[in-house]
Amino acid sequence: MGSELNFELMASMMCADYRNLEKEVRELDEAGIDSFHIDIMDGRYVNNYAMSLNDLRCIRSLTDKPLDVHLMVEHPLNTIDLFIRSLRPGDTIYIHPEAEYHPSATLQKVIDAGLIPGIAINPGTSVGAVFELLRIVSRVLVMSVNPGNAGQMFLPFVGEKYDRLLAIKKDMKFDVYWDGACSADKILTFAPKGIKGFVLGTSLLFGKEEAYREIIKKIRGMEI
Ligand code: S6P
Ligand code: MG
Repeated sequence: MGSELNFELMASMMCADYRNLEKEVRELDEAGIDSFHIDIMDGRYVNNYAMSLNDLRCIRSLTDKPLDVHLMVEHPLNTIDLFIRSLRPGDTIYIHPEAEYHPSATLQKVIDAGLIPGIAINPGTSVGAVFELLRIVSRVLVMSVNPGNAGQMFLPFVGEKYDRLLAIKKDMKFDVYWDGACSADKILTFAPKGIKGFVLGTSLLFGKEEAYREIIKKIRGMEI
């Protein structure tokens, strides 16, 4: 008999059914999701618009679970106060360092607001390019697809980056999270290595025949 794995699961709310957003949030909450992942896009940094500030505020009002806000916008410093004001302690804001001239200043605003600071790293961005920021963030969201859309293929070359970050993490304070094309086999491979949480979208959670409760129960019950 193998041992059970321990990891967080976040629901990628851009994949939810917006005809029934309240029902979606309540069902995911009751099914035991750990947090709600909110993808905010500006149509410039990425070629899509996903969720808006109003969606975020709506979801914030419907659950007490943490929100995990992934800003895929150019120069997030320009609008970060809007997000900070809509969140509460325990919520996370991730920025893309490539989208900001002075990412550490933007992250400091998140820290000063009492929120959890994170960076999201694109598939083509190396660990070395963001190394100094690893000293001040609590979370690193590693993108295994290019940002902008759900339902994309996993990019295999990213796998090694997870391993590099997990090795570096031993001397620092951040946790590593997975975003993009997350399937059960990825959780089985990477949770034992130390990935703290996984964003679930169309690959594993949304648009399935099974209820969220059953899917989440099965994922949590997986054994090594
Ligand atoms: C992508 C976004 C992600 C996706 C999520 C979808 O730009 O940051 O959070 O919504 O990865 O999951 P899937 O399983 O459809 O790739
Ligand atoms: Mg995301």
